[in-house]
Amino acid sequence: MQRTLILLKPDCVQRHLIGALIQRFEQKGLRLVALKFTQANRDLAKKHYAVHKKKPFYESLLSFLTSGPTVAIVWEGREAVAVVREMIGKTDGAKSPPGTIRGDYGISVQNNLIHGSDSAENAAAEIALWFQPSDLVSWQPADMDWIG
Ligand code: IDP
Ligand code: MG
Repeated sequence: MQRTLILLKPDCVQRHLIGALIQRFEQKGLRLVALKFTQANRDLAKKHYAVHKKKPFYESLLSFLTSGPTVAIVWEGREAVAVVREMIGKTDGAKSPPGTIRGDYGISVQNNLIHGSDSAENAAAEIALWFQPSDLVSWQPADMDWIG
């Protein structure tokens, strides 16, 4: 079992797509571990996107992520990091195939609706940025034996 972090970014919240996107992960069989509706401050946004510090789009990205509310979610499941990245699609919505979240709902590069951790190591670090350990709920869904 693996955990991963997703962020439903401010454009997703403003476009009323929270429910539609959560439904995809629920229906895939991922298990909800933690969920938070929050507005990231600059400090959190800088830590979350530290890897992009040198990129020309960094300042714009920080403004975007802090511009409104975000939904942060931890999902758990078999190969959850890779499964979620596949479901999200490519960074650029215009190049992301239909069937992926960014392919179905977006056409922008920056305003691409959703973040997903890209490795188990980064997932652990990102989960610790957005959640307290006590926010993470371990539970046994009744249908777990069917979903796997
Ligand atoms: P990812 O979210 O698909 O992993 P990254 O390359 O890690 O993409 O970039 C982080 C975020 O920065 C993207 O999701 C997008 O919001 C934004 N971004 C990436 N590349 C560009 C760009 O070339 N221009 C503007 N924003 C970008
Ligand atoms: Mg990334």
